Amino acid sequence: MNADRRQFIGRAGIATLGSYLASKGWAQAGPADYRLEIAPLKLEIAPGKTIRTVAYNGRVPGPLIRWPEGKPIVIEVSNLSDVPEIVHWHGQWIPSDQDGSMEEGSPMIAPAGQLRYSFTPRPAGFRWYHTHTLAGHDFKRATYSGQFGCFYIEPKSESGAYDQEVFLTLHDWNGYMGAASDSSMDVSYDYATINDRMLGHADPIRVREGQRVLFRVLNASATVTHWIALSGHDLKITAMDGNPVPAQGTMKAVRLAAAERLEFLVEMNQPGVWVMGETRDDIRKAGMGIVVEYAGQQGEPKWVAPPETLWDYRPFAKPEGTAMEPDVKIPLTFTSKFRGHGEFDYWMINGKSYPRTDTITVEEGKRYRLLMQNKSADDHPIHLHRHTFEVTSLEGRPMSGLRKDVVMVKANSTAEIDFTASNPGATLFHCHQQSHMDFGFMMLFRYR
Ligand SMILES: [Cu+2]
Repeated sequence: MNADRRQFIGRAGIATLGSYLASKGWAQAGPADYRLEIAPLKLEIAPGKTIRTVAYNGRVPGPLIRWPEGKPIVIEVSNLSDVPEIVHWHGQWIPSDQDGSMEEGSPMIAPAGQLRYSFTPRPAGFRWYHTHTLAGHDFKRATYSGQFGCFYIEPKSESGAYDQEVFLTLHDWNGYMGAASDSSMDVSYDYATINDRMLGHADPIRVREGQRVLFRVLNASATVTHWIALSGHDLKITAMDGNPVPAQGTMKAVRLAAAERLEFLVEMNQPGVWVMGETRDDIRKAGMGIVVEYAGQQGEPKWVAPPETLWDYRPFAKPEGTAMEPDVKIPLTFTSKFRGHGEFDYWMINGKSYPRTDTITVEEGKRYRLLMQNKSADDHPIHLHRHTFEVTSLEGRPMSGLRKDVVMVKANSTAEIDFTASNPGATLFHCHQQSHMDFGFMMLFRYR
């Protein structure tokens, strides 16, 4: 079945496939393993507070897709919204035509259209899926919407060093334009949720004393970097972006840039009723929090602010040693162009905005180092599709062993990442901050 589909793509070309899908829908025999229905949703995040959004299967987040590594999957997507849609399988090593990015040649799904994605999920770990459209000035669309979900690819052998597993997704809602300090426009929000509810309006996470709970947290915000803490508890970080970290470490609070995932273990050794949430009071009060309740405990949930915490990727990398030398080094400079009050900046990579950014050709098997220089006053969560990279330098200091698919490159700072060209096909590189990506912050890699 998959082979037929490949041949069809080869013969007819992507554009034709897209219009074929738009007109007829994709008919393929056999049941799909998962079905996703994209449709408008009135989401009640607290009594009397309803968000009009678009989501998968009438819920936020969409269904957890849990699938063994290396076993082919078919996911049927129906688009019942009124705009063309596409689903990106973030963090997976899959073909360009299945990856769910139109820039790479994946087909769009027309309104009332249907498409079957078929690929072999890999690598194992905590991945996710989300729409990969552009929003521009419409803060109801693209990643501002409820179109996201967790995708857990089960490893061949699971360590299972935990008693309970909890998936949490962070999201900000109802963006509107607000002035930033430099007078360029930025996006602000009315509400925030963990999963689909505001703090105090969801069932608590129920735990027992002595349990080890593994939290798998995704920042599904379109633009905001979040800080999360669990009052009174230490968070032992075990994985970043779904990949086990070389050095596990304990923090009082963690930072997640847009699209990043963090997994951490918590020893439940402080009986009580606690708030887990954003460390910044305004965002937590806007709803970003959830109650953790020990068995047999009751009372008002307590928030205890963590001590001032700095976040650095470095303690979780290999404690010593430098990364393998790359075959090719590619300098990438990020700059912005102020376009006036009430407008978003334009973003540039090496002086050009997408679609005019240079397309970089890579050769299969070679190792590439991206020397990223952020000459702007904004932080950028940089994402490379279809490959995992190794963070090899931050702010001029080398490091090794930390494998990610999103890395925060801080304002007026530098970062270097290495990837091996091991998955032929068009590959998108972009800032995951929706308003940066929408205004030029994208670039393509192609294989020779
Ligand atoms: Cu950015």
